[in-house]
Amino acid sequence: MAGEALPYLELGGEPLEDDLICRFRVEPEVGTSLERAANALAAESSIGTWTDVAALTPELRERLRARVLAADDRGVVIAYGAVLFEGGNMAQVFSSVAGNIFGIKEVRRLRLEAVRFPKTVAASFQGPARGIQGIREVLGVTGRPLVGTIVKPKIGLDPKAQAQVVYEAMSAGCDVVKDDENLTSQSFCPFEERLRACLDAAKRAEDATGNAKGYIPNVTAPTEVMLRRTGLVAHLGGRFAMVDLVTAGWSGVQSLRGAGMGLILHGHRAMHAAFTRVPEHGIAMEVIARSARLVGIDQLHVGTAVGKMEGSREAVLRSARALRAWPSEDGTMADGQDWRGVLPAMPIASGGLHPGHVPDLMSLFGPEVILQFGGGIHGHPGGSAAGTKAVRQAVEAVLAGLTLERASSSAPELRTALAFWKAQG
Ligand code: RUB
Ligand code: CA
Repeated sequence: MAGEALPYLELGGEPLEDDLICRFRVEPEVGTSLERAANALAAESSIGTWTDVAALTPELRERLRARVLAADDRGVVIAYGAVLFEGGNMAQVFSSVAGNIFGIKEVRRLRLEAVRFPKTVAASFQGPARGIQGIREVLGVTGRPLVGTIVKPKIGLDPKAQAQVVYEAMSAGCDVVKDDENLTSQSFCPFEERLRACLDAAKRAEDATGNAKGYIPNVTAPTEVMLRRTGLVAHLGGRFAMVDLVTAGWSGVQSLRGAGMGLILHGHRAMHAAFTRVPEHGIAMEVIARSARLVGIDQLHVGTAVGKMEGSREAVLRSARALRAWPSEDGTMADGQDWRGVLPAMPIASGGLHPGHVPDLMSLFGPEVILQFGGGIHGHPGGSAAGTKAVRQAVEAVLAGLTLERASSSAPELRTALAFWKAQG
């Protein structure tokens, strides 16, 4: 439609300091120009609808409209004034910039690739209670990646059996041991009983090894139940809690963080791939990672690039950087976002990993990461303790500059692990 009014376009315009900026990849519907699709996106995600509305006066629109600053091969950049957002409400942010627009007919496919949160919006969220430094202080570990495991089988064990796995893995060298994403409080493993048994196992492992240990119970549930569960964790001296942040939702996570219990919040991202996986559509994991850090997640699954789950090296690193970027004194991070006071969070590499992956993982992430193994520890032919030792031996080998093959000559558990998983292809 030549000459049609596209009032949300301001191509070539400059963002204001206080704008929240989104970069989208847009595939317009056949017969729709990129400019028209971008205009529709900006309208629907801010104040407009499909037709003119009398109460939306030119003045009101001018004041509150989102502005399309670019629409070309590199994507569509839309700037939103901070006034469009309620402080401290991540659900509202996503309902705006990642809501209805995924369903409008002007776009065939749409992906939210990156978000820049301005200072005012970033400052309205609490951020991690403990962050990377707090996690390391609690566990007393410096200079190496943290090592964790997920109890396997993922569900089915009773509290006593779960606690036994926790004890074995911790006493053999795991820093943290966690529940899996679909274990909450089923009849065969009620939350409170499991929590008590596993915290007791962690305490025994601490006594046996002289090292601090963290049991990470999955508290995912309706918000008031999560709050009760985390209250119990804190009351019993636990220091971590895991939440399935996508299925529980931003508000659930914010309520956990807002309760001020000071627990380290572990974010499992089950269901993220429903919208992060297809490169042409959905929401990039980087956006989820950034937002998770703002709402208070201390440690978050970001993928591995080498394990069983999808995700390229670049995508994994983008998420890791969004979590770890440390604000300099003036609050600015390497990516230009001003997040004064928001502590850096820890990335977690997890999913289909075994000790043979450790060199790749350490070169990809560096030391600031939690390396987390489920099957790659409990599937070791020697059992969970041997599997844990094999992982720790692999980490030590890399730190010492040795190949795993070389190190395995004096590390029998690692030798067995390498041969076992090599044989499995
Ligand atoms: C891994 C596991 C986690 C995955 C999820 O177990 O239980 O749920 O890490 O994937 P295993 P992601 O080590 O046996 O594969 O971390 O990519 O979100
Ligand atoms: Ca799992």
